[in-house]
Amino acid sequence: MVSFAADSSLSQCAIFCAKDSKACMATLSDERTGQCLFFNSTLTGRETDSDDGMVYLERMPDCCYWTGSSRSSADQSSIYKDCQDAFEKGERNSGAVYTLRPNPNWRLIRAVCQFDHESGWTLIQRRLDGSVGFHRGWVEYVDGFGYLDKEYWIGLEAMFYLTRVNQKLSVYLEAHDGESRTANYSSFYIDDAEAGYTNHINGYTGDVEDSWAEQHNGMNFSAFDNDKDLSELNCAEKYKGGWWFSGCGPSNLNGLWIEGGKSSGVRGILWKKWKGYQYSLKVVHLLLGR
Ligand SMILES: [Ca+2]
Repeated sequence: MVSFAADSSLSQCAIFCAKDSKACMATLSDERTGQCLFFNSTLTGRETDSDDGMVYLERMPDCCYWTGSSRSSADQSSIYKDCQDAFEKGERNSGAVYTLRPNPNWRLIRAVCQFDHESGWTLIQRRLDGSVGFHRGWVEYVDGFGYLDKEYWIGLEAMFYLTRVNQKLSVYLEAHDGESRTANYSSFYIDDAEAGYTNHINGYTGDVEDSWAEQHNGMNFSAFDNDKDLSELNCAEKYKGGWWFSGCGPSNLNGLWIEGGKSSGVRGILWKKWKGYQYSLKVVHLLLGR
């Protein structure tokens, strides 16, 4: 999910990946966009190798290249449309990373799947420990960033494809004292790039007051370098993260992760109707289901 724009021949992608001490789980060279895509994860038993020091490569049908290291990892043997599809095909390893292709004409993505007794949920954003900075520009919010075993943002383009069919959103929120709340929305989808990745969110239920649908529904996505909010301010800059800001609004789950949670100014991981503007939540999971 860390994408790396290079002039990206496949071998350049593979060499870069092989040098990465954090162990790239896989390397994709997207022939359409010319990007190298690296999926980082802790991985043991990586098969690096041939004489030239390159990772063994395998051609995937019609899209991308895949490193041989992926073969050693059981969770990569299949490609699913989304985590519900994985669930229906028998996958039950909740919390594991799966390879997804939400649209047949688009690239592969990687995501954590969570399974309950009835369904599969695709994790599209996770905050956990401050291991990944979320104060980023437009291109990164579109493409996605972070680490699959830590914090990540799956990307707006992936969300656009996933929300064609996955329109249930579950928002898990956890404070620094371990207390937690859940906000559920029966309808959530985002528009395409041309429409500014506008979010449509309705049908709230949960054990915390809504801080998303009420004021952010119908808003375009904004990053600090692409201000589409309704405020005279640059909300993404002020709030330190990209979000569907209105003017600016009572939530931003992409704000700064702050040890202990005490935030000065409105910079934190914000859900105003639970903890107010001066508090940054510790853990967030955004999950999409059908
Ligand atoms: Ca503005």
